[in-house]
Amino acid sequence: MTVVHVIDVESGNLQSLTNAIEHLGYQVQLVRSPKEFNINEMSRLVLPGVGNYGHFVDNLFSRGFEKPIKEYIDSGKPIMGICVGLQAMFAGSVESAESPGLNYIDFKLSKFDDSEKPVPEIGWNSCIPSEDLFFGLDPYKRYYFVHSFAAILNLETEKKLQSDGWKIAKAKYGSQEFIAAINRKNIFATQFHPEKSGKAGLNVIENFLKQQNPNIPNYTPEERKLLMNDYSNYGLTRRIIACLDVRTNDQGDLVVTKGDQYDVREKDVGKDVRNLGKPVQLAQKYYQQGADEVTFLNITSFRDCPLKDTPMLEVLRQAAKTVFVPLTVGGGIKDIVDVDGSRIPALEVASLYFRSGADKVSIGTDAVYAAEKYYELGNKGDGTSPIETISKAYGAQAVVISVDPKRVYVKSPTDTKNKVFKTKYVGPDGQDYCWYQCTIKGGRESRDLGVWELTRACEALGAGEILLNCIDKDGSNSGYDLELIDRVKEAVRIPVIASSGAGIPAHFEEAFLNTRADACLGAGMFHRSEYTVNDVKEYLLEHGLKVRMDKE
Ligand code: 1PR
Repeated sequence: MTVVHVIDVESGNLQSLTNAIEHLGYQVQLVRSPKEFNINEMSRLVLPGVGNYGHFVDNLFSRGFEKPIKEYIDSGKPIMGICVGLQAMFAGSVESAESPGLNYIDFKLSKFDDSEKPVPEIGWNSCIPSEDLFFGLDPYKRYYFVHSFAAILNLETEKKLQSDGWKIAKAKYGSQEFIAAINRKNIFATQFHPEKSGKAGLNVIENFLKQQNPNIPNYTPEERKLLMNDYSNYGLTRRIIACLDVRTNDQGDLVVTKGDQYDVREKDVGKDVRNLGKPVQLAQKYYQQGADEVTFLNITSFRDCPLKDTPMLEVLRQAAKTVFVPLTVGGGIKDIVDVDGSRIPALEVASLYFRSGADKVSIGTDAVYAAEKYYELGNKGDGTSPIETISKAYGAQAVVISVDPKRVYVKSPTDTKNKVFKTKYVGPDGQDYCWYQCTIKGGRESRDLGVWELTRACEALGAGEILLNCIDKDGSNSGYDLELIDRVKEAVRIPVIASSGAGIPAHFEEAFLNTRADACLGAGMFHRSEYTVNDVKEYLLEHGLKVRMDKE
């Protein structure tokens, strides 16, 4: 079995990458230090990176990897960089001006313009090779991108790179074109995450490992029209996320459950926790149905019983072996005191999940505490909140804020200190105004903090995405709370995932067309097998919205 060497500088995507390579039938050997770097024994090398540019390249240099990587490249053997692994091939990045890169590509990365689109770019974009195809990159397929900085192109830089012998595959996010993949001789690198890009991404890894350049399939004109990027949504497909609320039931089994307004118990005698299936199996099923992401929420973690919750780590490990789209895990991402009394910081809890195969962590209760503190300190953090520590180590894109709001009607905007909105849906006592109150501990406790205030504080503290639930709509099958989504989209620049209330495919279309939701999440309708994820995608496609079609 061919061995693939992977440089390990504790990057967040290491486990996912290892899983993808093993799934393709190769063996992975991690290279943790220059001492383990034996060029004669290596035939394929991968440099995966995620998160902050400076953190990554400084780590690479301080651990002494620069020289062996350069010697390896000089030897002519194939190397593949992924995400920040691609970025490290450049001269530098404005993200970390003091940190030089490996300097194979003579220009610097810059930040996406967030005045026209959400930043980071999170989602499925296309990759258009400018000349002959390399490693089977297919302009009709979609690949998963997650980044704020990029090698942003203009005519001059593009010409210069081409005259230097680089082949480029371009992507366009909003109005900005950037390098999605690049290849010259033995160097190949992708800005997207092939290990998280479903079947299309696995093909790219396999083609690199086999050093083959297959032609793209013979698509019919109709297929080309359907699959082609029309750049209507900044270039991204409409992202569909399947969500699994997981907890231990009264019999002690870890099950996927689903509530109505967060009540997960059956209404009839017995009042058992609803059992809708097994977490790993359901995640695999939704991946096969075409889910663009899978989210696991450990909904009872707040009961401060970390041992009971550790099965979630195994769920992640198992799911990540066969589910090659991004996995998010939430519930209990906070500083904890373990059963033996030892204190475990949130960063370590998150690291454990990343090492088990999670790509993002979602923070609920602690995000509310962090936002409250942010305002107490005069609109700043003190660097200690889980949002700040995890974002610093793993990048903003790895930190999702899960919000559990309830609508509160008021007669006048002065009835609360929180930002109030005029609503189309008048309250029970004729109120025209409402605000969205944050809750913690799975909706059990309400706080004097609005969603507008919460999401802005979390964005400032370093969160990369908002998972916007809605207790009033949860399990209702009546559609998303569109006003809530609009309000949060006005509050932040980071992507917002609409959640709670999806019951039919048309609800997804409604949210995408009537709000600026960046992704839509569904739970109950998938668990009850009323619709598959693919049904939703087919529906959106028929109604002119681009989706990723890459079924397993
Ligand atoms: O506070 O950081 O430990 O995180 C706890 C996490 O668990 C939070 O993300 C919180 O949203 C979640 N949670 C806690 N209790 C419940 C519950 O249901 N009793 N679930 C819960 C939240 C909401 C969505 C659901 C959508 C879509 N569930 O996950 O999937 O509402 O449902 P639908 O499509 O069927 O309407 P912490």
